[in-house]
Amino acid sequence: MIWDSRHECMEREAIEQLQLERLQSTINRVYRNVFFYKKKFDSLKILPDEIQSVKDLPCFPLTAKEDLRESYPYGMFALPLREVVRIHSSSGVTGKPTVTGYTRNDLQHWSQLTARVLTAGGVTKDDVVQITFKYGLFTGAFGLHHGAELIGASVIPMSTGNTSKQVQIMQDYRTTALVSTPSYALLLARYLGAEGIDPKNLSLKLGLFGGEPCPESLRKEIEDRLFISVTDNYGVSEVMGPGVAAECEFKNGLHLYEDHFIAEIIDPQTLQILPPGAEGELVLTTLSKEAFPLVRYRTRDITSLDLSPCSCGRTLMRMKKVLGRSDDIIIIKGVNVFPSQVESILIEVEGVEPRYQIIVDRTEGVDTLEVKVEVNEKVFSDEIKNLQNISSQIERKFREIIGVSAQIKLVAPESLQPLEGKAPKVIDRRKTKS
Ligand code: DLL
Repeated sequence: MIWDSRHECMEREAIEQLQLERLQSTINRVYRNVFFYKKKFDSLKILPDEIQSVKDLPCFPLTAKEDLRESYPYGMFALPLREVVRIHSSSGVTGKPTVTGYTRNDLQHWSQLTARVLTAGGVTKDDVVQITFKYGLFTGAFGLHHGAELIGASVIPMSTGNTSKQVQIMQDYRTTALVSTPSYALLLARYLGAEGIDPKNLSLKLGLFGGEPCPESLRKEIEDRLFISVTDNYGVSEVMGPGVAAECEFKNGLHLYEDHFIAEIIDPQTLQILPPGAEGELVLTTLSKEAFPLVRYRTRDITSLDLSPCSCGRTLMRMKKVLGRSDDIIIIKGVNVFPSQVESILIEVEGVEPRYQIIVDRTEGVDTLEVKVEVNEKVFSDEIKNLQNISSQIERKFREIIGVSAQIKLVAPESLQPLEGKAPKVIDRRKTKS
């Protein structure tokens, strides 16, 4: 099913024409109303009128998360606060949070976009949708909540935590669609197993996961354990929240909502634009945002773009599942380590959750790697001997698969789960030492 076929199935020429019109208007608005952009464009001697084609976009400067932090809290808003009806912020785990604002129109667009995400994942007005993202400053819950209501589904705003209550509600209210992070879905699946609840007796049929990477191995494990169909959706709070890109039933890349965002891929080192198909960092420009427009925002997410047609009928380009983050690649003793590699190791170990934190340090000139890994309730209350077994199993896999030695520290269930937002996956203490 397609929520908005008028926009999701446009001819390429029509998409590009719409993008150009919206881009010209965005560039003009930010130049007039956002001091940061006026200063930047002036220093590079570029005028908003120079945008004659979408291909001219790379002449404009990139925007980085640090730029938003320096404008904390409202410095990058393009409209006065009286026009802003909602404020969210990013989790801010690696510094000052970034603040985003929405006008009434922005909220309407946002609901339309998350309705596209949910419809692509199979949600209809007959579904009962349980939302397990934190309701608060994080964009995940409110964003998808309004899209689900727009579709006409029955929404259960559960928020995070309290797994036994989540399961009870899921059973009693006959939840059919679970909106969550993939790691929380796995935790739920394992909880059901530990409690002897057969997932086949639940009404659950769909999982709509986002907010963090969902590698194929994790999708498969959750689909097999919960007997549901899982789709991945992507978003970034600074550019909107959820509702930037989402998988359709073919699960072969995430359709990017190009009528609201222009996507580019750059080499994170040289900042050169890369062609379709090449892996690099995703850069997004908002096309419809009124309160908080962004030009060429560096997401730090590594992916590639695919313009080939999809069997679902949508003409929107697809981005590959996020492979990692350009700022999360850890080079330890010369070896490149991606957090996604760590995830795939942990998924294979019974008793641990794919929730971890990597701490890199340097002692007497030698790099050290410590990985904190959450174990499940059952293992946590097990004998020390079993815990030792698990950590040496993980240590061995690290040496064999990644090629570096790591010290594994098993920690209590849910102890790495922050109260709000997401915990940083990598803490590099070497940066503060050099
Ligand atoms: O996570 C927005 C969101 C909420 C999207 C719920 C989907 C569902 P932030 O907190 O700003 O916003 O985090 C954005 O999370 O740059 C990616 O690194 C990561 N991320 C989000 N979705 C995915 C995904 C929300 N499907 C950052 N796959 C992004 C991989 C994802 N990474």
